[in-house]
Amino acid sequence: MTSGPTPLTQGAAWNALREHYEVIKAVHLRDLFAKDSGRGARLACDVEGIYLDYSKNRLTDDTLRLLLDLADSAGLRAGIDAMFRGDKLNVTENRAVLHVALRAPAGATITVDGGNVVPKVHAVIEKMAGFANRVRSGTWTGFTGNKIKNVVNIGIGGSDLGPVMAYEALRVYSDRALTVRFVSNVDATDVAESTRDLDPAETLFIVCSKTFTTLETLTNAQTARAWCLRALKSDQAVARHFVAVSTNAGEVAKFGIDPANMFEFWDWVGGRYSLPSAIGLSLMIAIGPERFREMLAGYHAMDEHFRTAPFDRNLPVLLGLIGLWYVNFFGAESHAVLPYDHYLGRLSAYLQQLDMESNGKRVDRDGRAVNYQTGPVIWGQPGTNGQHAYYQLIHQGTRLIPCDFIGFCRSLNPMGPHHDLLASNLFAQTEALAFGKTAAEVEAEGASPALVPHRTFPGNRPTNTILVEQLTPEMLGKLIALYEHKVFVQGTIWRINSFDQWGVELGKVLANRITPELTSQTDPDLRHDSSTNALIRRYRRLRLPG
Ligand code: G6Q
Repeated sequence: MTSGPTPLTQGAAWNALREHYEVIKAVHLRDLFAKDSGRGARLACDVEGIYLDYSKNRLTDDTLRLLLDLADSAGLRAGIDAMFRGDKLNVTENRAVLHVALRAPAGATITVDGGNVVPKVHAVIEKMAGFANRVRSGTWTGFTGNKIKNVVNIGIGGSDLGPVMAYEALRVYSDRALTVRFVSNVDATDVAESTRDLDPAETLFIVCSKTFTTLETLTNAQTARAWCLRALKSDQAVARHFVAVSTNAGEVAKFGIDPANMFEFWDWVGGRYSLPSAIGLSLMIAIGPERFREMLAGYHAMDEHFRTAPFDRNLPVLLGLIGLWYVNFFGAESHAVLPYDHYLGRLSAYLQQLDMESNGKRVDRDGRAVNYQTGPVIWGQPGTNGQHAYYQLIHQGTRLIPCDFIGFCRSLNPMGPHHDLLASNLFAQTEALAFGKTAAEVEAEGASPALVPHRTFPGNRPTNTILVEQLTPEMLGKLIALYEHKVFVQGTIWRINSFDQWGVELGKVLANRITPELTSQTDPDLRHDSSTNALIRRYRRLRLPG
C-alpha cells in the first residue's frame, strides 16, 4: 500500500482550518464571551429534549463555517445517505452498517441484499418481548418449576458493554425483584463472584455472542452450564436455564441450547452497535418490553434528526466537528466524557469501545496510511467523584483535554439538596474550565506572591454541556445514538472504516496459540521473543501450588 499525504489534508477546507487555527489558538474564551453577550444562547442547540451548549469551545462563527465546509467537502451528506440506504460501508468485511434498522418503526423499508430487513427486526423484538414477559411474570420457570429470579448475561465487548451500561443507566425502571448480572471476563473470578449467592434453580443465563466462538464467552458459558447442571442434575435443564443471542445457529445448537430459544441478529449489526438488537435481551427482561421500545423510539428520533437536520443544527455533526477541531488542529490526544448522573457510571466504558474501536484506525478505507490523527482516547467517570481526583490535570495540567459534561435537571432520586449540589458542581466546573482564574484575581484574594502561580487557572479549556430534563429509556436511546453518529461523522471525514476491528480480532488468535504452551505436560518448544519465552517459563513453574 502507498503511504504519504491523503487528499484530506490537501483539500481547501483543511488548509483553511489550518490557517484559521493560527488565529484562534491565541484567543481566550474570556474574550470571546466578553465581546459577544449572546454567545452562550446562540452557540447552543435544543433538539429532541437535548440542550447542547457548545459555546464554551475555542471557536467562532468562522470556525464553524470552516468545519461545516470540511464536512461538505468530505462527503458527509453522501456518507449519511449511504449508511441509511444500507450500502456496504464496512468494506473490509463487505457488510452493510445498519444499526439504524434495529430501531426503525414497523412499516419502514431498509434493504440489504435485496430484502427488507425491518420486518425481521420487528419479528425478533416481538419474540424477545414474549420471552421477557414470560420471565417477568413467572410463566417461564426453571427446570424444577421455580420462578426465575436471577438473569445473568454472559458476553464480552459489544455483547456486554451495551447491556450492562444500559441496565445500570435504567436500573430505576427495572423490576427490583430480579437480580441482573453481567459476566464478561475470562478470569474465573467474574463468573464465580456473579453466581456464588444465586440459586441455579432460579437463574437464567443469556449467552450473548454474535459469532458464538468467542473464547471468553464460551468458557464462561461452559462454567455456568456445569454450575447449573451440578445442582439440577439433568442435561435437560440447559433448555430452561440457557438462551442465546447470536448470528450463529449451528454453534448455539452444539452448545445444547434449543434453537427455539435463540434470538437472532445479523452480520450488518456491529458488536458495539448491537444494544438495540437482541443483545439487549437482559435489559428488556429487566425493564420490560415497553420501556425497551421507548429506548428504541429514542434511538430512532436521534437517527431521524441526524439523517435530516441541516448540519449547522445537527447534534452529532456538531459534536463530531468540534471534536475533530481539537484532535486535528489543537493536537488533543484525549476526550473526557463526564456524566453528572450516578446511573451513567458505565457510560464512559461503553463510549470507549464505541469510539476507540470504531475510529482507532491508522489507514484509510483504501488501505493508505493516514497522515493525520484519528480517534482520541476516550475516558471519564461520573461527576462529582472525578473532581476530587483527576480534574486537577484538566484544570491546571499541560494538556488540552476537551470534555463533554452531561447533566440532568431532575434527579431520579430526589432527596434533600443532593441534586442541586450535583448540578451546581457541573455548571461551576465548565465555568472554571472556560474562564479560569487570573493571577490578578488570585492576588486580589490575598495569596502570597509565591503561591500565585500555583493558584492561577489558565482557563480556555473547552467543554460541551449536554443538559437534559431527566434520564429516561427514551433519552438514553437518544444519547447513545448521538454518540454513535458523532463517531460516524468523524470516521467519515477521516476516511476510515469505523466498522471493522482487526485489532480486537488479533487478541483472539494470539491467546489461542499460547494457551497450550502454558498447560502442556512436557516442556514446550517456545519460539516467541526472549521476553515472552521467559514469562511463559516462569508462569509454568509457578502456576500450580507446591
Ligand atoms: C464489537 C467487537 C467486539 C465483539 C466481542 C464479542 O464491535 O466486534 O467487542 O463484540 O469481541 O464478540 P461476539 O459477540 O462474537 O462474542
